[in-house]
Amino acid sequence: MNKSSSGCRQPHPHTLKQLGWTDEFSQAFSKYSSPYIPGRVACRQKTVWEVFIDNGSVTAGISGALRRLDRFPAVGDFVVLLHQPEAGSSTIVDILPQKTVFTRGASEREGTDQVIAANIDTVFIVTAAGHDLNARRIERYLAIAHASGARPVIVINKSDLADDPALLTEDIIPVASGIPLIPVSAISGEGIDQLEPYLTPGTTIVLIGSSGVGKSTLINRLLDQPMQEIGGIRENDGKGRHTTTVRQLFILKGGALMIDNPGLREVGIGTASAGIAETFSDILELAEGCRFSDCRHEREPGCAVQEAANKGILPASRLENYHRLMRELAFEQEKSDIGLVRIERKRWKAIKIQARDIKNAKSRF
Ligand SMILES: Nc1nc2c(ncn2[C@@H]2O[C@H](COP(=O)(O)OP(=O)(O)OP(=O)(O)O)[C@@H](O)[C@H]2O)c(=O)[nH]1
Ligand SMILES: [Mg+2]
Ligand SMILES: [Zn+2]
Repeated sequence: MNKSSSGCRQPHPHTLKQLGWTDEFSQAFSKYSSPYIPGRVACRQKTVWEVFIDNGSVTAGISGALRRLDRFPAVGDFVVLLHQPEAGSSTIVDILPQKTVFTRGASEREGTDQVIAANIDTVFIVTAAGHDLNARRIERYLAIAHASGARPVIVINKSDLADDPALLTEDIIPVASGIPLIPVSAISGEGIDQLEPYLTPGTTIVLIGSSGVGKSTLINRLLDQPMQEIGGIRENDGKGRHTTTVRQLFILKGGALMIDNPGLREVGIGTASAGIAETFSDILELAEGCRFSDCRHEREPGCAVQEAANKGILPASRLENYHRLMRELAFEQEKSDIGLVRIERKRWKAIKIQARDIKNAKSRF
């Protein structure tokens, strides 16, 4: 399937413009001329990049300068290639400024945000009926998606496994707070047409979600011909086995671009404080009624958030997850900043400003 000796090469007849190239990228590229050409990273395998160019693709390495600067192009990046077909080589020498960057909070070991994909318009947060359908996990994904600048959509796959598909969305509606929520079955095809509005030509969508939820199955359904390997399911826990191992950009039959990912083992919150404000806008709105402006909604007197939780207006599990993600965020920032108290204040301030912006934006509609 996709694991041929040539890596992830996909011949294609598309122009770069059909692959998401815009005037902004043209502008950024205008300082280069022949033998430099632009391209879009379709896949990365350790030290080799597969790059789409006009009507084809090339395999490329990166320049020593990029390597020294630790600037490794991500899937979806538009790059500048030193293209020397007669020498049989191509080298990526620059990365054009990104429209959006989708990062996951890094594990403690790595310490920095890790880019999953670049220049993304829409993030499909894929989950599935059964074990994976978990509101808390979706909140976490939402925070990261919001922080990336791309538009999130929640896709609930395997609707064919649900006794009552209508019930699938019930637990998720409160956490989605207005984000589109689309139940589908990648196997039967049910509901797939609901995804169409997000699959316009030249749009880039990234799929994220746990291993085994059916991301690759969904891509195969949207491709001209299946290209991705599909995993089996372990009998005992219904979970997949990390079938997809490389991140890769595909051209769908309707002309949209879609990036398949290996299932994410850990989704740290990283430094996605902006995303937290959007994900928990209900809590931040309630917080305006707290007595103290820096209330953390734990045991402070006059806390409007605790009060709402006690009255059952705010689900206790949602508040718990908010606290969990805030603690994680504090930990991440602690590592990259100085004194804890200052961080606490700064973080709170950033989130409050963000919440106010969201509120103002909402009230304009
Ligand atoms: N019943 C049902 N099974 C599905 C559906 N979509 C996918 N599956 C099954 O779920 C299993 C995992 O599918 P994959 O597409 O490999 O999952 P993935 O999310 O790509 O997993 P990773 O590559 O490991 O991250 C396979 O056995 C699929 O046949 C669906 O809509 N309904
Ligand atoms: Mg997969
Ligand atoms: Zn409070």
